[in-house]
Amino acid sequence: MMRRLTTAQAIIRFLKAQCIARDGEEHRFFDGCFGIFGHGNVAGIGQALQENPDFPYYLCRNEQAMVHTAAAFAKMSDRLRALVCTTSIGPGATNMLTGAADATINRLPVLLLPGDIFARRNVSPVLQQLESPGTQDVSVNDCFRPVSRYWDRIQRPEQILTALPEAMRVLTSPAETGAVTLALPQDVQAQAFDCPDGFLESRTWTVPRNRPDAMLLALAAERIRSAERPLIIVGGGVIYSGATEILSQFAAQTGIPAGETHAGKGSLCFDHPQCVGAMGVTGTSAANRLALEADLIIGIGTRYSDFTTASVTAFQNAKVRFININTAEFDAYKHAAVPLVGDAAATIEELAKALGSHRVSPAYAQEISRLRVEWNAEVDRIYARRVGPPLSQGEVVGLLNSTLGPKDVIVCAAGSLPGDLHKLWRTRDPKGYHLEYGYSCMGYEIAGGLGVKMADPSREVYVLVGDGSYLMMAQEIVTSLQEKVKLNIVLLDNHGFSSIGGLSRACGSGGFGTEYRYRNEGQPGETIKVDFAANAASLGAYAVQAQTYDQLAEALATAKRQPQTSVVVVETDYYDCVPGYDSWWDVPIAEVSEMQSVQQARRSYTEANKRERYFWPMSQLK
Ligand SMILES: Cc1ncc(C[n+]2csc(CCOP(=O)(O)OP(=O)(O)O)c2C)c(N)n1
Ligand SMILES: [Mg+2]
Repeated sequence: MMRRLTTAQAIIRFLKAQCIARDGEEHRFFDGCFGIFGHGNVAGIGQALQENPDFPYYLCRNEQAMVHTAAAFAKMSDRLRALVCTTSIGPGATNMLTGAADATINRLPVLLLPGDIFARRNVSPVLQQLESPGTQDVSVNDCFRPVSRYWDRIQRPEQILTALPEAMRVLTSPAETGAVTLALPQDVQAQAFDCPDGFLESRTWTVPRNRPDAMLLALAAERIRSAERPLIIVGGGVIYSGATEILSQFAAQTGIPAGETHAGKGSLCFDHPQCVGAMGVTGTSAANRLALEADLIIGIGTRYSDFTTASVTAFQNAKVRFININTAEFDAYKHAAVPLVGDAAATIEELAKALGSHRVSPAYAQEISRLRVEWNAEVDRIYARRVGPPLSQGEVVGLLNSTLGPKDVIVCAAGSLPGDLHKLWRTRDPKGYHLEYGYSCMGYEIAGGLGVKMADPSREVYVLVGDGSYLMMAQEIVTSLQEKVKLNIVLLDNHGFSSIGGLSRACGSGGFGTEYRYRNEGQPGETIKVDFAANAASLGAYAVQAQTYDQLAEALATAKRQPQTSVVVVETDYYDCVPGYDSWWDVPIAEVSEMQSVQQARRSYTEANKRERYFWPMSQLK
């Protein structure tokens, strides 16, 4: 049987019918569509959405932001639910590029439907069209190719019959997922065709729990048994797989300590005896010291970014070897590892069986517990400091940590906060720490918070945002009010880029161009003071400014009681930073310069750089 539908109508009906299942639990994959209409989608996808009120449409304020919202929604849902994003052609479409890159890098499913120029071409160039004298087969949407895991342009209605199933395969694949872009020429969106009924029937995409190769698993177990100083690195894959409980048992059973990446943080409760906290550049002294001498790294669901490996300086044991558990073959093979390509939960379960009663040595166990005690004391020290006003960021984090409930979620992405949170936050729930640190995109915070709260309205969501990030993208406060999705936003105002200012000083450049100051004829100008509370209030949020520790505690409590999104603004010290612990990050310094400070920084850089490694020899794979 056939049904006469426009391309856009068939797309929306198809999306409504897609379901996902894992471990026998099944539900709809898409929860609706965010968008901003223009001439490139209003009469196509817009009309189709209007006809399908059971597929909710959400109007946002900025196209980049809505992709962040969709990515955060998917992350909070362990990639088992997703949102669609529709835009007009031209600037509306390209506004999504940053969001697409963010989602793809973080391996989060989002379906992007940018409008595109006419397939029929006779009216070209249309408003907002990029023309090329060399081809008519190009539009701004080609920019999405490298930032999408699947990209297609629908030039005829029938093409959706093969394109949409491919899009679904990629979106629901733990190994492949990321942004999927289907560029939709505006004439094709409105064009009718005979759509087969069977195509619109409900389809369930099962997320498998693949198991690794048996021989490689046996080899991995053997490596673990013979290791003296093994260390687990927990990435986001553990949380997405729902493997946190089994990991917790595995670590307890074997005594192997576990350090966490940003995406993996929260996999273990902070007080788990094997949890050594954050790993890498923004890591704890406990995790980083263990990594230095580790002879075996067991990476689970991690892609080993430079923040995790401290730019490949974290592992200095000449004999260090790797075992990687990952659904993506690409990640499993990194660092010449024994690749266990499979689902985290299923693979940990098999490893645990293979290891039986194996445990780390008592001496190693003692060292782990001593390092944990030392690190906990350091966090206590930072939390207990009372400086200012302005307050130190460390004490603000401490106050928040003692105020929030165990199931509450913090959301953050860029600036100095992610590093401090990675080190200091005591996470008590696997979904309690939502950091976008794959792309570390300023502007993700509020838009992302919206997605988190939409994915789990039962939790209180706290968005922690710097003044720089807030100024870049705060407009989704309006969307949160429109949708009656309450966010608790805490804005840490230090009048500029404290993080990059510190980095610039470390590079010998003295913080050049990183503070918010008025221009003043070559001299440092006055600090620009922005009334953020007035700004947030003007958008409709409940807003309050706090100066002291006690005022902040009170403001947080009052803000939480408000029914609508609230913004608590607190001034923090630009220079009072949490230090780094036994780690390094490769940011190349100018090789030649007249500036002595730069020359000095370059010398230290060249020295530190020598510790970067390749994990050869390949014979370790035998
Ligand atoms: C979109 C984007 N632009 C630039 C950067 C580089 N960057 C990283 S942190 C930062 C400053 C953030 O300022 P703020 O939000 O005030 O946080 P603070 O550093 O003061 O803690 C910049 C410019 C980025 N991560 N994202
Ligand atoms: Mg700032």
